[in-house]
Amino acid sequence: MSNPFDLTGRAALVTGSSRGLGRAIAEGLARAGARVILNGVNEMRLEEAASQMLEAGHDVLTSQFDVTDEAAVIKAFEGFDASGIAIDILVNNAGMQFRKPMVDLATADWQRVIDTNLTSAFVIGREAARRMIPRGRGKVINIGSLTSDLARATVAPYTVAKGGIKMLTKAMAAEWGEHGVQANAIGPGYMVTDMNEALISNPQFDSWVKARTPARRWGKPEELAGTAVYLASSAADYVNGQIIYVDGGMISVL
Ligand code: GCO
Repeated sequence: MSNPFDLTGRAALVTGSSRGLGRAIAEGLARAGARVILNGVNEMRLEEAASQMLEAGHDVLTSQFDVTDEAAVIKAFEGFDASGIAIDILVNNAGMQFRKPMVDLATADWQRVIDTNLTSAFVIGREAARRMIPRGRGKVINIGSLTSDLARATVAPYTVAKGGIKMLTKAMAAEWGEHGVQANAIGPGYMVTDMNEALISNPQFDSWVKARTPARRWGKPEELAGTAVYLASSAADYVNGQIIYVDGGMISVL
């Protein structure tokens, strides 16, 4: 029997993957044998990430587009079609944070966070699924958060978007499961990334995370790789609509 976690011959698009969680997930998928398409808005950062991964011996391409720009997303998928690239695995990872109490929050900032963290996953998921369904297979992995289930003061739009990601994942499972396409989510805990820099360098927040997490530490981005490989592989062919928390146990305890 062949290795059910082997991703050889599969192409994976990971949004927001020049750094942070996306980059770590892209590296994990590449190590499992996938051809990886890195995506980001910043061309220079994207090319730098790609050349580092190429140097490490991985099969890497880049696709520069803004996940909130629907026309650019559609153009990117038409480009994949034209070059004969079939996306077998989509990781909707691109995201942003904006911390402000709701009473001070402008509607435009609310919308920006929802567009980047939630609507983009629908639009890119739709474009991917339109191509996966006729092929009868595909994996969509949406990146959720602890805030897919629990709220935290000052991050309302992010919380709403990530709660939406959990339900979008189930909606995708409901519609695409019969076509051999599975959609699942990963809910990372508090991870050491640029996005969380302000929290990590805040001694009070840092102590709170360590006290609140059974692992007593922040997570490392590479700790998401194994779960991403599993959900992207045929080992998870009968797993659909789930969110798997990779959080050092935080969401399970008071
Ligand atoms: C925050 C963080 C979040 C967390 C995430 C953990 O402000 O709470 O930036 O993005 O890292 O909620 O899953």
